[in-house]
Amino acid sequence: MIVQPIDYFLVVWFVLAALSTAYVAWDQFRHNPEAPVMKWGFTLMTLYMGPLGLLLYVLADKEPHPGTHEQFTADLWKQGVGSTIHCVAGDATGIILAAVVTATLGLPMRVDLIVEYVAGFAFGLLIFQSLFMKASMGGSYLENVRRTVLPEFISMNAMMAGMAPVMSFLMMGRDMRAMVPTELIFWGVMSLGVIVGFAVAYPFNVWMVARRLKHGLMTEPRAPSHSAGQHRGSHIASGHTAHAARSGKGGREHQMQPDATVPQRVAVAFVTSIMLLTGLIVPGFYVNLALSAADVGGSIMPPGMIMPFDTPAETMREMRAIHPRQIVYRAPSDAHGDQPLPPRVENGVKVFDLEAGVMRWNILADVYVDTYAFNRQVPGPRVQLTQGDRVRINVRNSLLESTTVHWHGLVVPNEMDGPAKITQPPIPPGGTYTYEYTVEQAGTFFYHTHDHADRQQAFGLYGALLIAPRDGDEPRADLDYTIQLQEWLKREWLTFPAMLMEGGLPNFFTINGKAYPSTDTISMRTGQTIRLRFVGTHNNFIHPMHVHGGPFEVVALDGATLPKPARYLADTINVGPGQRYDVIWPARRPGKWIVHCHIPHHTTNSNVETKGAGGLTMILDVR
Ligand SMILES: [Cu+2]
Repeated sequence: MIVQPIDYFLVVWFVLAALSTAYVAWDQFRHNPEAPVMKWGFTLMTLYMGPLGLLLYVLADKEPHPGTHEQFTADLWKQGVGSTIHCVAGDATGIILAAVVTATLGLPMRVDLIVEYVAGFAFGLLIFQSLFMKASMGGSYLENVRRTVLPEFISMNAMMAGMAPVMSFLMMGRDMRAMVPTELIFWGVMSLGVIVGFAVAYPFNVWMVARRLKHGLMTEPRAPSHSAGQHRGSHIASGHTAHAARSGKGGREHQMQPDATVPQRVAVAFVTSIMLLTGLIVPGFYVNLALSAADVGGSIMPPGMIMPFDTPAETMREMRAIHPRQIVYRAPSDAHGDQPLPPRVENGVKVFDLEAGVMRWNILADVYVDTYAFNRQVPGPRVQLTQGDRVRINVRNSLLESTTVHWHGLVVPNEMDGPAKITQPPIPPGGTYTYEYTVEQAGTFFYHTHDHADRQQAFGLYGALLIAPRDGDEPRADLDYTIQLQEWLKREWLTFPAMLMEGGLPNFFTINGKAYPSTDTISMRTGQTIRLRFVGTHNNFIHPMHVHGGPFEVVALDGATLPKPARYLADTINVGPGQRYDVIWPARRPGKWIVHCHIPHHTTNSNVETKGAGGLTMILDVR
């Protein structure tokens, strides 16, 4: 699934890798007199390294003309390529197999790395070096193990010194889909890791080939018509001994005499060990290697989030984007939220059904956000009640995380209040919970999630709860309009929960789920009044909401109507999270009078003004 721009690159890369691998395999097995172990090595490495594997093969191992393989591959740098390919093919295969297993088991990353090292070493030594080479080198299996353990140790250390940091930084980085083997980017990280590991291991392999500690490329004898003698002669003349050990069907005797001194071997083994430890440990100074794919795998974190090595999994889960794969519904781009929810009456109780789910929602004609929403709208449906009503609200949780609903400002039985783990067990994914209470107050209220509200309310789990007074006595206006504020963080095609944290700041702002110019325009006539109910359904800022065209009268605060002497005139009110202000504004003069937040950034759409404004702006159009 294409979720990030890198996914396009990865698709192209792996197509190229497949084509490259097909060519290398075909050419190796059809045309090249290379030893079987190297045929497999090149084929596997081209699978892992894509076009780079193809390049190495063509430059170092593919004979230009039939019969010239031995001569062509004699150069030390080519022998070094062969030696590295041979080693890394085994190591990388072991590492990748282990990575798939550890990721599936959900082991912490730092355990993964150790298991991968052991698996890579074992696979490389016991299978690729000793078993496959036995056919070429002669001798017993155990002799081969003993002979190749030091070269394998040196090469594997260097390889893992390069591959481990790539895996650690990229898997535990922003896009933690890289920890999940079913994601393409996991394989991309593996490929990059093998490429870097190859580059780090290469110089050590060149040295080992030069010192005859390791084999490089080899030439298998062709059919008898080809002159084996000529081959033998040429390589002896070349002076390169790595493949001098064997040549020709009868040449199975192992003649390689290493000429590296003991201090040299010890020094190289020691330094590569230091490199390995550095590669394993140092990334842990920057990213949290204690986490596993089970904790955070698949998460994509916001750009700009500070995520040092002590960032817990809970923090990451709280701030990660909604994965587009979770979306089950895409609302039409002109859909509106805050739609009245008609109750059904059962034995005198008003019954409502709310369902929390994941959907895609347009805040502008050409900008969507991924949301958690009640009943497939943002804001959730409007619940309209009358003081004294008995209500029952069935909440179904269709999210992949638990949730609850809180009735903000209402006096209800404590177990109906909603705070997860405090007054009720959270509603599990797929679960339901029924809230039932009698409404004692009247005024402007709202409902919202009270389970991980930092995340869930930021994603859209809120809606208006408007209660008419039993006696009908409330400040009157000709029109009535509810304004629910919200902040969004949409970047790189993904929606993150907007929060006051590094990397979490919002860049879009909405009134009733729409950013200006997609917000409503209210038509009025001169002399009419409108009751604006500002609701702080958002999570972070205090929005100084301002109306042009003269002051309004503040008639209610937080669902409580002010007695007449306490009402006051103002033209700006600070709507903080959770607060409600009911104001009555008279249309004094014709024209387009705007309602907007007075923090100018909040009247832009990702810092762009469209048609004069953006975000928290709407128009009262008076004629
Ligand atoms: Cu604001």
